[in-house]
Amino acid sequence: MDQAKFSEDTAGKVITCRAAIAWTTNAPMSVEEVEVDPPKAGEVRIKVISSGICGSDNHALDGTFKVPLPVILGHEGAGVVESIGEGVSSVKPGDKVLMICVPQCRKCDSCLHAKGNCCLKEDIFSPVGLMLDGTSRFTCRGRKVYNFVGTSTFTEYTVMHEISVAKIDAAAPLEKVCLFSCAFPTGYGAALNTAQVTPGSTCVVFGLGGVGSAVVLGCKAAGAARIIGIDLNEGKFARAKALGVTDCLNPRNFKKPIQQVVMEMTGVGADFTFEVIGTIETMVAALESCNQSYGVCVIIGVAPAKSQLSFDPAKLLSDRTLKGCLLGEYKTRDCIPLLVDDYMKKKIDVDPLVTHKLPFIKINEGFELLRSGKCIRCILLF
Ligand code: COD
Ligand code: ZN
Ligand code: ZN
Repeated sequence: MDQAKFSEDTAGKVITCRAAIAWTTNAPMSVEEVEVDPPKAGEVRIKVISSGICGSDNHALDGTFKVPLPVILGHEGAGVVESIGEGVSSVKPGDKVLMICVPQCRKCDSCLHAKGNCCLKEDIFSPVGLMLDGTSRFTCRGRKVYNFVGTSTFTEYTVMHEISVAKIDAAAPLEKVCLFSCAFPTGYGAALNTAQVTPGSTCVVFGLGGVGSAVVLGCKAAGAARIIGIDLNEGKFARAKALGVTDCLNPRNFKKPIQQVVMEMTGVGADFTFEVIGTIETMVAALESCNQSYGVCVIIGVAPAKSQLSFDPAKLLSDRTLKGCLLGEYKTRDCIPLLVDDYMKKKIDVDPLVTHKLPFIKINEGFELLRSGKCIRCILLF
């Protein structure tokens, strides 16, 4: 059935479909029937085609990232617009889209600022898990189910605000480009936009998972001469080297702190360091691994709820820069479709990040692959 016809049949009606519900933390999700309401004004209902599984989904499931429950997780999705609510003008039924957890409302202070990308309509930092009108579009067994960071991609259909939906090239392969909704821009943009890695520089990437791998691709694209990759899981090293890492270090193989090892390897510290793990210890190590004068440290990982970063302020007085970034500082709806265009033109490649593909119903196996460190990115296909 073609997409336009499909939309005519379902537009304005509740859709019953399968979704993975996280009823509680630290337990498998259950794939069951949910009712997905039609989109209200400014909203879009999307048929999900693919979704990656990101470290942040796992952090929500293990409780380190606190979100309201029960919830439909997932925030790295690609799909096709099924129907639109009143006033939606940037997408129409049948359009291919990315589902992005950082909206771009184009009206708030951050969106109007030349550099701001942390739209004030985000639901990441103190998540309420509801649409902007304070209600939910998902019901399961008669109970309200919350959404996740305005996306919820672990479901056959989802409803999102138009401001979080990015229209992409109609020829884009939806089973692959979902990585442009999170892992790729988060890492690539951290290197290109936030750190502004320079040709010939030395970079250190703490954490060689999906997002860390995208940082490596960004450092390489910017012309870094040396890229040091740090991970406890040596199973990540071969792939990291194939992506451009020149030296791989496992902190457990050294008696001294890893920042001291980096200092000795580089003599003066790295030009750019990236924390892509999400622990306080590795954030401090990343800061102390960069050159004390011109070094730039970028924090990408989210530390466990309520933790505090503490370090000697002299580490900054010497001129170092400590920065953070969200989704690689891209203005999401404007810029991420352009990355997809570059992918279509073969200027950038996300395919090496995909190590596994599974049918959606095997979602818990996908999470197990991420937790066991066996995969970089596992893509769920619907
Ligand atoms: N030292 C070295 N390596 C470590 C350590 C450690 N102490 N602990 C874990 N690691 C390694 C793991 O072996 C793994 O290879 C890697 O760190 C983490 O990778 P993944 O694949 O588990 O996770 P990613 O790459 O999908 O996500 C990592 C983030 C830190 C980006 C993510 O968890 C996160 O905090 N995201 C929030 C930041 C953000 O911008 N979010 C936007 C939407 S996600
Ligand atoms: Zn993510
Ligand atoms: Zn905004």
